[in-house]
This record gives sequence, structure tokens and C-alpha cells, in this order.
Amino acid sequence: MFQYLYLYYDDDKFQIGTGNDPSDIQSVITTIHGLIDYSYYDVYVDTDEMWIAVIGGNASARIEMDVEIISVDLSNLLQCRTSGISFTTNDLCDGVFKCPDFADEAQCSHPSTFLLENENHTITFPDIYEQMYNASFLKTNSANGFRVKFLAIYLECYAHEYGYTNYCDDANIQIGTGNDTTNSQSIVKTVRAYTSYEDDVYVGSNEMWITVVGFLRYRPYTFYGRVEIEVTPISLSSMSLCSNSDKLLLQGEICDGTYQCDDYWDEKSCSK
Ligand SMILES: [Ca+2]
Ligand SMILES: [Ca+2]
Repeated sequence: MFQYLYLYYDDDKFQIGTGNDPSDIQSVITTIHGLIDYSYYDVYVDTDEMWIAVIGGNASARIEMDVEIISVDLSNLLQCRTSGISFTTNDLCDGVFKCPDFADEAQCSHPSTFLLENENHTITFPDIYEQMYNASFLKTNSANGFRVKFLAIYLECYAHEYGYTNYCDDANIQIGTGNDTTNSQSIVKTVRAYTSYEDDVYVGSNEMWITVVGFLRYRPYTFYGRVEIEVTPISLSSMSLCSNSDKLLLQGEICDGTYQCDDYWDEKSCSK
């Protein structure tokens, strides 16, 4: 487990292998090179003997590391779907993703929150941390859709070191229909890091999901994460369209003194 690994130059290396002979190229499992903007996943070594070699590429090599080694029973090792990365049964459904495809989190059973029509439900993440994975499921019996309002979006990550700034933009919010977050066809909206404002999103289904995902592991970094989302079941059939866009309006938003349509259509023809 990499708590921290800093390799300044490209030819600075961190290697892991099986057995006890680092000169045996066949035994190498992983080689990590410098520069700094890597994200490191846990590495599993499937033998009862292993080696780690740290190699400075030249006289001015800069290497800083804090690596944790834990002996584990690998008979229960599981594989992520779309990569060679592994995880253990302890990693299942713990709210921290080990797989870039979220395989260790996305299949977990989460309860759905039932909402009544026009009932506001707020989902708040005051603190979004690295590799966080959170899925929320919402259902309604009394409307045919949902309005999703972004009350606050703050997802920013900067890794500063020795003149470099790395932007880790993998943190995101996703909204979809149904209850399967792994179904890419069901995605209605993706909001990525560095977005500070989003218009309301309307989901035309009586069942929906929201995922909030933190960023991959980057060190060193500064990360700010805060998200607040309001979900309200509404009957989409009772809504109007702005004249110049496909933006939807609630009945109560027509002539309420606040314009929602860019051309003020919802406020223009009101009797005063
Ligand atoms: Ca996990
Ligand atoms: Ca209005």
C-alpha cells in the first residue's frame, strides 16, 4: 500500500518482485517510474517471499516514500473488471474504491430512499476524500420524474510540487435512471471536477441514482470537496418548456418574479 511515493526524475524507480533476487527480470511484478503525477493502486504479490528495490536514476535522484507491506491470504483475491488490479474481500462495499471501474463498490446493495411528489430530499457530502465512492438511490411512486438541483458543487484537486501543478479532475458526480450505476446507458448527467455551477437536471423515470466519486490517489495534493444536491420527485408532464431551450419549468416557476428561461419567457407575459 502506497501511503506516499515521490520519484522526482523519470529514471528514479520503485520496483516490486517475487522471490529474493531483484536481478531476476522475470520476477518483477511492478515498476513505477518518476515524475510525480501518478496515482498508485495497491499491489498484490502472490508468493510468500518478495523484494522491493528503490533505484535512484542519477546523482541528484529524489525519492521519498512511505510504503506499507501487509501479509495477506490471497486465496480470496478478486479482480477489477477492466484492469489487472486486484482487491480483497475486505475492500468490498466499504465506500472506498480500489478499482478504477468501481467493481468493488458498484455492485453493493444500497437501500433506496422513497420520496413523495414535491418532497425535497437533500444529499450532502461535506467532505469528499480520495477514492471515495458513494451511491444514493431514490424512488418515487407518486411522480414520473425527478428534479435534481445542485445546491453546492466544489470539487477541486491540485497537486503542487517543485513548480508543477497537476489537476486531478477525476472526481465527479453522476446521475442516472434506474438502479444500476454500472449501466452506462442509464447516465443522464456527469458533472466533473472544477465545475462550480450546473443547471437543474430532470430525470424522466421514477427510479434514479446519484454517485459521488472522489479522486484517485495523488500525492502530494490539495483537495477540496463538497457537494450538496437536492432531489425532488415531480410530474414532468405538468412542466413547460422555455421557448428558446429545452429547459423545463415547474408550473410555479411561471410568473414567480424570477426568470428561469434565458429569454425571460417565463416572466415576460405575466399580468402585473
Ligand atoms: Ca472498496
Ligand atoms: Ca420564473
